[in-house]
Amino acid sequence: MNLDHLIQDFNNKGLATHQKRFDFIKEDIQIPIDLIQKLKDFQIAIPSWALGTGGTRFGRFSGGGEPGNLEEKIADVGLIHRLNKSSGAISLHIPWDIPSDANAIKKLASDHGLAFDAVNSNTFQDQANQDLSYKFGSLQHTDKAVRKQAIDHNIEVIKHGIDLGSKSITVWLSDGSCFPGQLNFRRAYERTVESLKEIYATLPSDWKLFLEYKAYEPNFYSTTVGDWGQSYSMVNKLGDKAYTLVDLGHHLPNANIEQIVSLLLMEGKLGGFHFNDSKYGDDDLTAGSIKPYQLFLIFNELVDGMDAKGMNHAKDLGWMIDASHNVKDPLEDLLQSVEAIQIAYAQALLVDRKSLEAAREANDVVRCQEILQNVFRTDVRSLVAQARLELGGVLNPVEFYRSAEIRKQLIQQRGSKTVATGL
Ligand code: RM4
Ligand code: MN
Ligand code: MN
Repeated sequence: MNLDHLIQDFNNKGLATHQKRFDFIKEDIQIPIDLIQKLKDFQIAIPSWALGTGGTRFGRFSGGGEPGNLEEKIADVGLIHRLNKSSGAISLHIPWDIPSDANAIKKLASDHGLAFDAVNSNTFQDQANQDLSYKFGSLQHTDKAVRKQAIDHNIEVIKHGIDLGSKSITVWLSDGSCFPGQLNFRRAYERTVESLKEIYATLPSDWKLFLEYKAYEPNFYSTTVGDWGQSYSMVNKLGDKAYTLVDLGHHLPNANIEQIVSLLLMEGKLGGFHFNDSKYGDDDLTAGSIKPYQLFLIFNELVDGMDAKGMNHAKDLGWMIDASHNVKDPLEDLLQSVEAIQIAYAQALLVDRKSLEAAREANDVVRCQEILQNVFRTDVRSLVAQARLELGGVLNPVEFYRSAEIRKQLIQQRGSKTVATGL
């Protein structure tokens, strides 16, 4: 049987149960009429570097059947999208995934219903054919020649993105220092801004530049773009097309990410997200697997802040996953991440904002908490499944993936020893 028939069969078997759950929630709570449509419109990009089993600093344990080239990565994302109908884009990391024939890759992606989201540059590793080393940084480097090499690389990445129809570049810098005294903070900052300006100058008019921040790692004393304040001040110096990108795993423990999101959005400088979850650091765990309430609170601010500005939820920010783990099947992991994000979004759409605002104005702290937690404790999975069903996807993607034994087929096709490029 082909995939479409298998999906049809699977959905038919689950339909009665789904309908019961969907009817129940519709009776139980007031569902905004446009909620299902909003869920249908909401697409979350899959990173090309998350399709293989990620490594830790100690080892890498491939699960087999990993994509061995960009074509196979696109096929994997196409499969995810075929199942959930909500992952209609791929985000490429250069030079891990340089398209040799951009037109052919573009065609392949569009055959799978995929667009290209932000392209990512990499100046946090040295490549084999590279002249100068990034050991002491890239855009911040003391040596102008190293800075130039890193700038040129970013410009090259933008060119690849243009060829593929991408509209943004994400810059994440590992630049910083490992020991006190190693770096002149002001010079490092100024050099980084200067370098970013050169990259920004080559950006097409309809493009955006996203600047990620990260508190630490691989540098352990200082990171030159270490927090949202540093990123924010830099993107402000660049111009209207430059924004801060929030990677959920890049904060110091206990940071109030939802507040950061709210304020960046208010200032018009929030560009988008790298979704993942973490317990300790940049753990790149499945979105919503550790702190689902935080994910919901972030979406609560997003819906509130985007609506206040009349923004389009689906289009006006970059929604990307940046997760990869070493003990899960990457495709199952990504399906779980997308579902967790959709659940948080659906819940945020259910918040009664008028009542919340009234309770806030009255300083009714208990009521405020009740409003948010009642929504958070509502099982909205049938709403997400309904949106998927209406788009022609699978009622339960992870269950289906297992029952159709997709990994087994990938191993048969690609072998058990393939290792995808990435970290
Ligand atoms: C970094 C950062 C970047 C990602 C690399 C692989 O920690 O999150 O977004 O491109 O990892
Ligand atoms: Mn990231
Ligand atoms: Mn990261």
